[in-house]
Amino acid sequence: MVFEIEKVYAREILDSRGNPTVEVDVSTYCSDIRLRGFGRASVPSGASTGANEAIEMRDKDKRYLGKGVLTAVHNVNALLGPEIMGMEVRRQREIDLMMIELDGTENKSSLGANAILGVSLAVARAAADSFNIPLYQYLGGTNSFTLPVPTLNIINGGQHAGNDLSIQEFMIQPKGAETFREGLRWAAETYHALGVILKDEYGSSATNVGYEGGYAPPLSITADAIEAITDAIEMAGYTEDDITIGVDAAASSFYKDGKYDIDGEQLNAGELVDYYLDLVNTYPIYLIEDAFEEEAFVDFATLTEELPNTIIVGDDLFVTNVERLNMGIEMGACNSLLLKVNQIGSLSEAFDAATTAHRNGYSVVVSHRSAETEDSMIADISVALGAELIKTGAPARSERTGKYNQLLRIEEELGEAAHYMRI
Ligand code: 2PG
Ligand code: MG
Repeated sequence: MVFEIEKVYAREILDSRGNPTVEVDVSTYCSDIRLRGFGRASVPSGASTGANEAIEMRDKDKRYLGKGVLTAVHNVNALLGPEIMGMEVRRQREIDLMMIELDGTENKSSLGANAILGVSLAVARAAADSFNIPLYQYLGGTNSFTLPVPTLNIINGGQHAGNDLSIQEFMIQPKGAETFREGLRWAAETYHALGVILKDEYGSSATNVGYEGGYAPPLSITADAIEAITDAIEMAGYTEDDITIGVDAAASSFYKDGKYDIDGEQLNAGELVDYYLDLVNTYPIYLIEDAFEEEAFVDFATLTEELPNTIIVGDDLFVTNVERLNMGIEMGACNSLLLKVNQIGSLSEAFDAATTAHRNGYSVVVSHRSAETEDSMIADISVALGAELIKTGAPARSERTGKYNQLLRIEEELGEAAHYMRI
C-alpha cells in the first residue's frame, strides 16, 4: 500500500511570542484503497539562539517588524512542495535529503531551515496518519515505550525574562516518581508552592511569568532563585530524592570579552567551573546546560570530568549537529545532547544526532524553543527516540502543557507497556 504526497501547503501563523512562523500541511492519497492522509506541523523559534544553528528565514521587510516568514512560506509552496509531490510519504530520509540538496547550503540559508523543517515534520505526521499509527510508534517502532523525565522550567531569567538573573532557566526533574503522570503532578504542585513563596517574599508581581511560563521574580542572585525552589519542593511535600534541580545557564548570553557576568561578578572560565562545583555541592543540582559559551569545548570537558554524576548538557554548543556533537564526544565535552529540531532543520538529521548521542553513552534531552506553537510533536519525538528527558517549559501555558499533556495521552495509550524513564 502506497500513500503518495498529493499536496503540500504552507502558511504563516503566530507563535507564542506573537511573531510569525511557518505551518505546513501535507496531504497524501492511496489510489489502491482511495484513502487520504493528512499531517500538519509548525516550526518553533528561539531567543537565545546558538551562532551555529541552521538559518531561520525572516522577510526583513515592513511587515511584523521584519519577522514575517512569507519568503519561507513561498519556498515551501513554490519549490519544496513541487519537488516532493508524488513521493511515497514514508520515504522520510529521502525527502529530507532532497530538500537539503535543493537548498544546497551548510546551514539551510538559501531556502530557510523553517521552510525545510516545516515540510519534514508535516511529512512524518502525514505518514503516521495515512497508516493510522500513533506518531511516536511510526517514528520509534516497538522501542517506543519509555516516557522521558520532564525537566520543567519554573523560574525564568536571562534573555527569557525582564529580571536580572544571569541564568536563563531554573528547572525541576521529578525523577523519583513512578509514572510520567505522577511526576508531572509533583512538578505542578511544586510550581504552585513556588508561586506562594515568591509572592510572600517579593510581592505579587514576582509571580508574573517569562517566555516559558516559569515565574520571573525580581531577583539577581542565582542562589536566591535556587533556594526559593528548594523551599517550594519541601513545601509541596517532596524530598531531594523525589525532585532534583537543573539550570540552563545559556552562558553565551552573559559572556563578554573572556568573562562571565554572573551574580554581579566577572568570572573567568576556571572560576566559573568552581562556581558550578560549589552550586552542586550546596544544592540538589542534577543537570547543568550550556554552562559556558558556545565554543568552549575544553571548559565543558573540564566540568564534565569534575561532575561525573551530573547531567552536563550541550545546547548552543552542539546545536543538534552531528559534526559538533562528534567533536564534543572526542573531547569528553558534556554527557548529554539537547535536541532541538529547528537547530538543524530536518527530522532525519535530528534523529541522527540522537543516535550518535546514545551510541556514545550520552543522554538525550528533547527540547522546545522559547517561542512555541500549539504543536506537540516533540512529545512523540521524545518517546520515539527513547529520550531520557524532555524540556518543554513550566507546567503552565498551553504551548508548554500541550507537550506534557500529549505525553500523558501516550502513557495512557501504552498502558502496561509504558515505562517512566530511570535517570
Ligand atoms: C534554550 C532554549 C529553550 P531558546 O536555551 O534551551 O529553553 O531557549 O529557544 O530561546 O534558545
Ligand atoms: Mg539552552
